[in-house]
Amino acid sequence: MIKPDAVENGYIGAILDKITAAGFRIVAMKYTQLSTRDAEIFYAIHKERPFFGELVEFMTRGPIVVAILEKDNAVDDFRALIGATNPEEAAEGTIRKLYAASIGENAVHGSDSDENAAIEGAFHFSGREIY
Ligand code: 3AN
Repeated sequence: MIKPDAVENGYIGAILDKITAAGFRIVAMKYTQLSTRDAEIFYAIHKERPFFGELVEFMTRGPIVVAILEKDNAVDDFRALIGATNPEEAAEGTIRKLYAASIGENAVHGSDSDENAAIEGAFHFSGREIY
């Protein structure tokens, strides 16, 4: 996902460019906005964390770009491309270092495992939207 902060700041094109330049194939993509219920379901794993309310509010405040990406070693390579959760700790040249402002508003989301990628992909897309 390209999160509301990055969309608001006009970084959709730059972020997609870095993703495709790094060798990821886009197999599904859309521009959409999460409802509160959507965000609560998507981030259910974090519901006991102190920042959960803030996270849901942020993720629903504007449109986002959602995509399913394919590549060998995609989960690890994407996390390397986006950088650490906290942009202040993200390596130079990473998407979060370049385009994110804070740990709460950190420009992009990447799945943390193949299993969660399948769950998150199915959350956003029906089978006939995946190419
Ligand atoms: P990542 O997105 O790098 O996998 P997670 O899964 O630990 O990071 O956190 C999910 C999302 O929750 C983050 N992308 C970030 O937006 C938010 N988040 C994580 N930690 C904090 C925090 N300490 N304060 C505010 N938001 C946070």
